[in-house]
Amino acid sequence: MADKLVADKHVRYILMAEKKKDSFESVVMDHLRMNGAYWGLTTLDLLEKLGSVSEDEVVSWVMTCQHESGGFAGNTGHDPHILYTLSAVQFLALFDKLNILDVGKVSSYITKLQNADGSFSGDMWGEVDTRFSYIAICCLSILKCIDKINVDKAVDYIVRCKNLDGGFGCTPGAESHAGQIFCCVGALAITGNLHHVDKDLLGWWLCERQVKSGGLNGRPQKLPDVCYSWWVLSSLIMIDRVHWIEKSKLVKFILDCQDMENGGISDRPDDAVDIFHTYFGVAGLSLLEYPGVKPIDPAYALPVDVINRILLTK
Ligand code: GRG
Repeated sequence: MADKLVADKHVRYILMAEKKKDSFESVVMDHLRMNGAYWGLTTLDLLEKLGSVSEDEVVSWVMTCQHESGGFAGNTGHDPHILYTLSAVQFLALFDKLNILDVGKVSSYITKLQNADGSFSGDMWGEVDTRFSYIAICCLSILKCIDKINVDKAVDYIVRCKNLDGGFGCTPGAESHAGQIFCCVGALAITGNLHHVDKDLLGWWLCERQVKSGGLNGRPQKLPDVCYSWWVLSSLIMIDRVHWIEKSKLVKFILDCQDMENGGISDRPDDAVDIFHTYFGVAGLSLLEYPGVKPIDPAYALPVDVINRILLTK
């Protein structure tokens, strides 16, 4: 049972994870190192410890992951994908280094991934998913060139993925899932199109994700998982229905998923910790206004001060 956030231990866990390059976790994560870097660094920033990493070193590593097409890969020498491109942009935003990007090149990579029906593919191989619609919209909005895509068509496609239960899936007709709901609601929020959401119906579906332990699941009959503290809570905040869940029980669930000795947060109490759940646990606590954690923006998944610095300056 944990009664507080062991922030210092989580900071040490993240800094150590980066050093253990030969560990099993590190080897299996090698191809998605860019995502891991975004999760780890955003967590450090939310805990006011971004200064503990060597900025020049990490920023120059990110730039080695950029492909000639303008997109970014999960690691040096790998193929580019829209998923890693957003992580790279978010990463540079954290360090206030967006100015080193060739915005024309990155945006042209993303623009070319939009399909005739408004949807987005993730890379040259063509898989379509509302995750990629969100990523394109979020990325281009951070880079202040969202007009490079057909926003109306992108929104139409997302609206076609809305289900009778008020939720959204990865493609039209696909089952509602909290992760896809975050993507669709986030994209609609960023583009000023939240009027397409039936807020009461979706709010009801989302608050029903809270189970007895206080944790949230991603769809009916599934186990709770710390990562849904982000996907569900951020969506509830964007549609003004966050007061429909029991916040203190969710805080307790997240705190119970901490490794109190070595730091890190797991999916459920007593499971093994990893960097993905450490990020989503801390980000969830940020949305719950936990003391000592900086506020995070529910649509952009970046600290509010970072987003303000970008969006409020020309
Ligand atoms: C910037 C935060 C941020 C995200 C970028 C990649 C992305 C955009 C969004 C992913 C949204 C998504 C689909 C999240 C769900 C991830 C997850 C835990 C999937 C597990 O699905 P199942 O079916 O698990 O294995 P359940 O919990 O349903 O049993």
